[in-house]
Amino acid sequence: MVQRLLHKDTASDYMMQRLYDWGIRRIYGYPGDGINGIMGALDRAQDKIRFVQTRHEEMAAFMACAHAKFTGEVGVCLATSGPGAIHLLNGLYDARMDHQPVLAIVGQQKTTALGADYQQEVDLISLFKDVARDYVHMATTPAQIRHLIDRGLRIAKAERSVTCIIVPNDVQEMPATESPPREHGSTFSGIGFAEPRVIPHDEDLRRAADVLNSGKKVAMLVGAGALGAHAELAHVAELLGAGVAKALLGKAALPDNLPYVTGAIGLLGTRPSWDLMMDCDTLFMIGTSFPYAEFLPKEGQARGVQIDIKPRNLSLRYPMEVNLCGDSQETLKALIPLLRHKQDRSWREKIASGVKDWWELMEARAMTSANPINPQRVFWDLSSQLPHNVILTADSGSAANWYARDIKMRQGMMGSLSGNLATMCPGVPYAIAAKFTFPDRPVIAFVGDGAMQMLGNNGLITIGKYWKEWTDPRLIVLVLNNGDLNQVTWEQRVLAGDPKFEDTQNVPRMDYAAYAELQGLRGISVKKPEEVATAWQRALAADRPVVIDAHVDPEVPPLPPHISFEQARAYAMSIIKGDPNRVQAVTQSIKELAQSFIPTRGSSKS
Ligand SMILES: Cc1ncc(C[n+]2csc(CCOP(=O)(O)OP(=O)(O)O)c2C)c(N)n1
Ligand SMILES: [Mg+2]
Repeated sequence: MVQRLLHKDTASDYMMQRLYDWGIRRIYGYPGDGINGIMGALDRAQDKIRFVQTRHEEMAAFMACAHAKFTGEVGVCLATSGPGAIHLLNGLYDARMDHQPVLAIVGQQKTTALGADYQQEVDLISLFKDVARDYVHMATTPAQIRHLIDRGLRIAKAERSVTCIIVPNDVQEMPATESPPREHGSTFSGIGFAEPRVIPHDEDLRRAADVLNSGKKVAMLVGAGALGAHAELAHVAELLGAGVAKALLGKAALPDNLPYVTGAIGLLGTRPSWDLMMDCDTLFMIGTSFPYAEFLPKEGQARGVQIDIKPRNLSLRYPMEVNLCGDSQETLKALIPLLRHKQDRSWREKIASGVKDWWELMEARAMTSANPINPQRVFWDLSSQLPHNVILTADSGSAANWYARDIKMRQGMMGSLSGNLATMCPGVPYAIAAKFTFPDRPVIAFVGDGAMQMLGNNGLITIGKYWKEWTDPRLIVLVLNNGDLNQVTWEQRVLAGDPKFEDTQNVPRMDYAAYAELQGLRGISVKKPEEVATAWQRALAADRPVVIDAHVDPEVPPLPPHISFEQARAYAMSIIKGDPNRVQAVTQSIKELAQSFIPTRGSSKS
């Protein structure tokens, strides 16, 4: 039964009560007079719902997204009308594109002013119509609040999407209407959503099992939709003698120390994942819409089975023979009794041997000298020291490469990044949200200097504000201080064949460790490779959040798992065209490549 109103006076008080009744305990946001009424209600509901104040609305939206990613619950963010609402957008798109349930609540000018080109009057329904296309509505009377909240939360959760409620500030302050009059035109909505158990029909499971049982070389590709199904994934992989590649959002779905787990796939991926996909005769995708189809088998090469909870993701990147709409874990459970243990283990052994070689190569690359520090070394040295229950976040940039390839995720850890939007800046806000959702777990964010200057540094101020209330104070922000927008510099070189353009690529230098100290956090500068391991030790033993300012070499190429002929040619062209750092870039590339010259399989292109 729904609880009584805490304070019966305003529509905003009722909104807080309704959110509370739905189980919402935290809202990430930033104030403004467009949400005065809601802030007043938040103040009065402090014992029920916590307001977490960010430095920028974009950060609040990232935090709501991360809240959803790490807990599975709806993340809620709040912003004022006009500029505040606009600032939310990037974080909301991040949530939308990674299928995370997030509700955005935004203010609006008074209903009396709408249509008058009033100050801060932005057509918010149109603005949010794309990102919150599943549900965006504006309240024009307090009687709507009940169903707007009920539907905003239920649709976000059920559709795994972003929803948005717009509340003009006069409506916020109007007397609450808990229940509309019982007359034509009223609706009486309710609370709650229990996720259904979605399993395909027996006949379809049998068809899937037939394909998987008859394959000799099965490749599994798992993603975010398979998180939490590790026991079933491991069981299926064992039965099928399969190798398992992981889309980045599914990095925690299976530990990296299993011999048949080939790790990441794609441009940031591994050589064994590439081999797995190029040589398999059966592709089994589970909970992933990994976008780069060129890293999957060629059409016709493999028979395919896919599981996804969203039918729209089925047969999206590869034409599947059996498309199973279902929950990954439940569907795998139903499938397991139909699968036969493959007797011939030669495919599995080949994969395991490739994986072993790959890890040796990763270590060799990490230990290759660079100027001053090889970024791979920073990740490699951390990997073996990771606390068992750590939560990792990575920003978009070169950090995502090294997170994908050099970190060995173990059972019980979590990790995330902006998968589909691949936006800069989620690293620090995701980490802060991780601390709010799991204050007893250590959290580590991997962030580039460009992203630190864009948003991360301001996140440190927020960390400074809240860290003392976390039971385990450990939140480490690793800054890859390379003075460069490095990922793009390499994309320019390798994909476009253009030299580094210093005007667009150089990042002004700053002392991130000193800045952390200014916020009352610990700052550790690392300028020599031999200091890296101890820096991690110190940070993991610290009594407060730490920024590790690692001076890393921008000339270490984030090499794709296979160098295609075209990429090598483009890179050569960029150098010929006069890259300002050509000597360092070539030297470092040769050093890295010397570890692993990999001819492209089959043809000169791939
Ligand atoms: C909001 C946003 N702007 C621009 C980009 C394009 N982009 C992707 S990675 C990157 C460079 C990031 O630089 P930095 O944070 O310093 O990381 P690094 O690659 O140098 O380690 C840029 C500009 C993006 N993905 N998102
Ligand atoms: Mg950088």
